[in-house]
Amino acid sequence: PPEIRREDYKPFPWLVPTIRLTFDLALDKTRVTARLEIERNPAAEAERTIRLNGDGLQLESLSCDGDESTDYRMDGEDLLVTLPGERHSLEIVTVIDPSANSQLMGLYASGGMLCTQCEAEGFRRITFFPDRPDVLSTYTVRMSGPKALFPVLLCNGNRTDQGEEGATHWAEWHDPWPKPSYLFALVAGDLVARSDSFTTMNGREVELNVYVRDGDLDRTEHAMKSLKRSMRWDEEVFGREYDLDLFNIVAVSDFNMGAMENKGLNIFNTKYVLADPETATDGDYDGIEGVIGHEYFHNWSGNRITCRDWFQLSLKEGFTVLRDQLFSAQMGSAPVKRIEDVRVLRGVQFPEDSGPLAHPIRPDSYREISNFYTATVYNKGAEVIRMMRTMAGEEAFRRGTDLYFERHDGEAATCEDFVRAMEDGADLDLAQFRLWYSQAGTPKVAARLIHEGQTATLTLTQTVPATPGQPDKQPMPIPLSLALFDRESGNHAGEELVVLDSETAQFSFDGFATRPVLSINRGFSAPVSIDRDVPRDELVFLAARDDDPFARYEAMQELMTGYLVGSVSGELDDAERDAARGDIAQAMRAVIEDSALDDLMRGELMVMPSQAYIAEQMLIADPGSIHAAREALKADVATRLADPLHALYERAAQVPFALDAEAKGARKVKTLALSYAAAGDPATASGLAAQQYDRADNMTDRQGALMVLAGLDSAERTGRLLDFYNRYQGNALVIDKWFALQASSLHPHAIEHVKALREHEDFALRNPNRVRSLYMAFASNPGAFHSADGEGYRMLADLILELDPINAQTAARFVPALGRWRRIEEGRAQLMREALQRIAEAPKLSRDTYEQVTRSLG
Ligand code: B3K
Ligand code: ZN
Repeated sequence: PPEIRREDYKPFPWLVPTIRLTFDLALDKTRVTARLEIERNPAAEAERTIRLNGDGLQLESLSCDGDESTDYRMDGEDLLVTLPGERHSLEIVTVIDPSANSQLMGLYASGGMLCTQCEAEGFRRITFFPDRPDVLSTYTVRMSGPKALFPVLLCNGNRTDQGEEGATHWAEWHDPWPKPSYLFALVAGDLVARSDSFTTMNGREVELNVYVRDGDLDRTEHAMKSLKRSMRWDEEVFGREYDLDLFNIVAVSDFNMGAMENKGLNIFNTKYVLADPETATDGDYDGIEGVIGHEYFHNWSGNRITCRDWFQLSLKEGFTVLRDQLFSAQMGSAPVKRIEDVRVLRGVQFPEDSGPLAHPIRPDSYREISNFYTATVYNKGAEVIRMMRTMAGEEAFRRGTDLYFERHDGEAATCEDFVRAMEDGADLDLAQFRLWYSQAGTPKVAARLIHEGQTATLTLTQTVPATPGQPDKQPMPIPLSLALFDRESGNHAGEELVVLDSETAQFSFDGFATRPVLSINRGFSAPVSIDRDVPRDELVFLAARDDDPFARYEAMQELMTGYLVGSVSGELDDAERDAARGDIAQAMRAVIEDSALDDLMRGELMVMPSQAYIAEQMLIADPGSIHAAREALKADVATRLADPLHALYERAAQVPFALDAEAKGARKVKTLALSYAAAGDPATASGLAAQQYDRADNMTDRQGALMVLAGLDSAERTGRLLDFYNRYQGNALVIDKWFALQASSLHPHAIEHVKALREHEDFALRNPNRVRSLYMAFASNPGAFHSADGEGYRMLADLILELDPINAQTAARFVPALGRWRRIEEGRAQLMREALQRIAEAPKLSRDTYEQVTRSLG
């Protein structure tokens, strides 16, 4: 497959101002008639042919201005039509088979309904069209089909007409907002809706619907609430008002990702719509609110202003992730949300940035764009815009976004357009800052504090590591929020923002009689890794005293990470080991007993650094040793703090179920205390977990207890796992949890369990949620996946090979887990490479998997 390069961008030679689509819907044979009004693009070089992309289409007829003898030819899957004049009307009839569409791109069948997914290049699987985001058209759609099968017919925009003829009925829809083809959507099926309405800031009434399958309606309340909150929030915080009379959300159970922002007709994975306390965890509730917000916010950042080409993906995704993060922060606990976001960034994006798939947030080339919907484009993209906000301040940032929305409304824009609007609107100089768009890799900042006389001098030095294709890097502007604490009083004189924009710089602070304690990258003001060589007692101090919640969390993490890295590398003797563990336990005790903390935040401070994050701190990691050291530390903390952990558990267990922060926090610390106990005293923990499971009146408690039990070799384990299955059989989202719990468990035979689950009658290769619930959980379970004999790698390679012809996009998502081999000890590295090699040698691979595997072997 060819490499597509950002610098080769050329505007499309033709405009398609309007398109009319007619669908004759049937599950296995849908006929699509597309009528395109086209005219020359005055802003592009003239061409006599028009390239219409296609993918797996059966062409039935083609006419130009009513003439069927039009000159056309195929170029691979694309249709090239010769056009003699300035403007023409093309009519194209194609036939597709939605029931055979297992890729879940284009028009496909899911549980008897029809739905679409067009981003990024799925529209070409519906009809021949210039399937690129800079071709904007006004869509009118007519669809007809058997009323019994498809009582609900939905499309973008507003319904303008409907009717029936015998057993067939039809609907006509019109979307007044010009849009690229990737935002097209259609749904036909037997659905029911929760309906509501929203009055916009200018008093317009918008009808809202959340469509689900019959029987799921009582699990849509939270989704609807989240939608209404999103709509209000975007008005209040970004001044953005909704622009149609109707907003529909449809939930489908077969979906490649979380959700899709199609204009006026968002299509969602059921996972991000359905919730009630019995079947959804607190995490699920938060996930729904965040994703509903995200897709809704795309209406402006993505739909009203879209991307010129797919290299600009972060323009809409980075910005929209930032918007959903700010939204969720305001709806719940802002500090906890920030910590969660950083955890995702460091757990997923940092490893991406330091591995073979590293790319800038605005990539320079790709073979398959689906592979670039990454944590880098999304989450690091959000951090980059967040840094602009931090440097500008909230008000100036708002002036920048206002200008961006005003200047580029209705356009297909670039990241450069966004940066320029920020410069002009927020009055920032972002000349050097643009490097964040072009350079990959996570910058490292070394911080050294020297105290002399009354002055503390901070020396900051940055290095941006080499990444594939980018051996040499330039220094980037890194905004670092910091504070210097006086140890005696426990206070600091105020937070400062310094911008490190050269390789190294010094900053001096006066008025310190004694050496202050440095708190740096507060609030995680920059997506960098900090190397501060500080004594452990300063971390203990910050873990107990820092008034910035993120920095406090960070101190706890560093305390544990420092010990674990030292312990795995064999740098610590017995005495040092014991002293470090003692300090960690002391800090943890302070956290458990600090009455000023709310439980949601307490939970964050108690969480151990993830295996992936620890591995990331080491040049070459041994997953087995990291896993063992981490479990040993957990057991040690649990043993030292058995009493306070038990007291915490007992207190939290008294809090009755509610969806407020206090009750959520109680559930969080309860299960955390339980998982510590499981490491320290498995027998007692097992009994406690079984009791929590049996008494649970909500999924958070039940899943938490089962998670702990699944990792223990106890009598309670089997019975509760069976009970869970029987209790929720038929509820796909909960059965997904049942698969995931076992695949991610600490149980010594987890790998055998995964093998058995692969053969379970409820496992389904065609359902991405089910595949992910088993194999994503497995691939991030170090104890099982990194089995020293390479069995885990072979199992994942088998899955990728089996899934690739069925659903390439989902298959390719599993490749990065094998691509980490360069950073893993030799024995396993060799086995991982063999697994990759075996995939690469398969006779027929999708573009998706081919690209990921070859880059990973690199
Ligand atoms: N824009 C979609 C992602 C589409 C992914 C296509 N491979 C969802 C989102 O980011 O909101
Ligand atoms: Zn998005």
